[in-house]
Amino acid sequence: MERTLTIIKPDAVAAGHVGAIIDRLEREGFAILGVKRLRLTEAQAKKFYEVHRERPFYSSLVAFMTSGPVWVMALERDNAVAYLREVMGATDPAKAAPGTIRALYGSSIERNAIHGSDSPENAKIEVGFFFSTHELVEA
Ligand code: YYY
Ligand code: MG
Repeated sequence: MERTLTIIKPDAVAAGHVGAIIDRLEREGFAILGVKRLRLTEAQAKKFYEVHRERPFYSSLVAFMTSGPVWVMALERDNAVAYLREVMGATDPAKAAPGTIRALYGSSIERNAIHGSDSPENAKIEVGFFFSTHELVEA
């Protein structure tokens, strides 16, 4: 079993897609070990996306990610990191495979509905960014 971190982003929350996305994740075999609904502070969003701080889209991304509530979830499944990336689809919803979460619910490369960790190592860091050990309850 492996863990990964997902964020249902402000666009998908505002559009009312939280239930559909959680339903999809459960049907794909993910167990939800922890869940929080929160609004990221600017400092949190900047830190979370720090790896992109030199990229041209960074400040717009931080503004978008702090624009409204998000749902953050720690998920567990066999091969969770890679499998979530598959279920999410490509970063740009226009290029995401049909039926993926980003193809279904994303509207632009920035407003792409969902985040997923990109490696098991980063998944550990990202789960720890939002959850303490006692907040993660085994399935
Ligand atoms: O991991 P993933 O979310 O698929 O893409 P990243 O390359 O890590 O970029 C993080 C985040 O930044 C992406 O989900 C949207 C935004 N972004 C953007 O607004 N414009 C780009 N050209 C690339 C990424
Ligand atoms: Mg990424």
